[in-house]
Amino acid sequence: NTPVRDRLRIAIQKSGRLAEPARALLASCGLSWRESRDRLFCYGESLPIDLLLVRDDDIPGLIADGVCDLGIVGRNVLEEQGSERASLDRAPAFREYRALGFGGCRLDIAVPDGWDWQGPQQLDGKRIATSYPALLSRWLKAQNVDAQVVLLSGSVEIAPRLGQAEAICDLVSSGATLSANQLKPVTTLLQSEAVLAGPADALDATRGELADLLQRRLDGALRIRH
Ligand code: PRT
Ligand code: ZN
Repeated sequence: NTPVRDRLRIAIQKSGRLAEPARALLASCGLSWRESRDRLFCYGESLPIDLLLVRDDDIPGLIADGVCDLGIVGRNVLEEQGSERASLDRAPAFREYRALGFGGCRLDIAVPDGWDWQGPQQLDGKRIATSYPALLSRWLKAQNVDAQVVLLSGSVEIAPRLGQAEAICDLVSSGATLSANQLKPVTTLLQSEAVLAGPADALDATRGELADLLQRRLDGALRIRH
């Protein structure tokens, strides 16, 4: 049961790759905020639209729980948590509203430089290190490949050198991290970028109107950029 609120609350990353571009995009939509001292909550001044500054991984759950109405998060995070929910037979609670044109990257399988890549079947019986176990498991199942998923929360790219896994499944943008670790990308599971996310179900009237207003302004702001 969500308490009734007549202000819209948007979750964005507190610090990290998407933090500044997300704020800049919202500011270009005419939003401005009075910053609180703890810098976790920013009270909207020009419109009743507040910000909550959080870890990106918390954003889908905050939307699912109705703590926030919208979020700006990588599609990779949204899809991972969405497919985790699906694998647990939980109903969809959040969805992508629109792509935002920044934070672009891919979720790739990468293997040691020396491998002569023949296709997904080559991963049969191998260990694959990742921070995206739900997306990787779903892909392996679809490919009918029997591999072991090794869950790591960070530094996935050094797992093959440490002998923890033979291959990895990780985000790639320039590819420099892979080549520095003698790895090469061989296939893409997901094309990602920052997205506006919201609840699977409609918002109530007041917040729905604010969300529509924001979306119209985003349309305008993104059209000018491209
Ligand atoms: O603290 P918090 O949990 O909020 O942040 P975080 O550390 O989990 O996330 P952060 O700030 O690193 O990334 C936020 C989002 O940015 C990700 O969820 C992606 O949607 C997006 N993004 C875009 C990326 C990259 N590009 C990217 N390159 N996220 C991570 N990387 C990593 C990549 O995994 C590799 O290890 O950056 C490294 C360098 O990449 P290369 O290919 O350029 O060398
Ligand atoms: Zn994170």
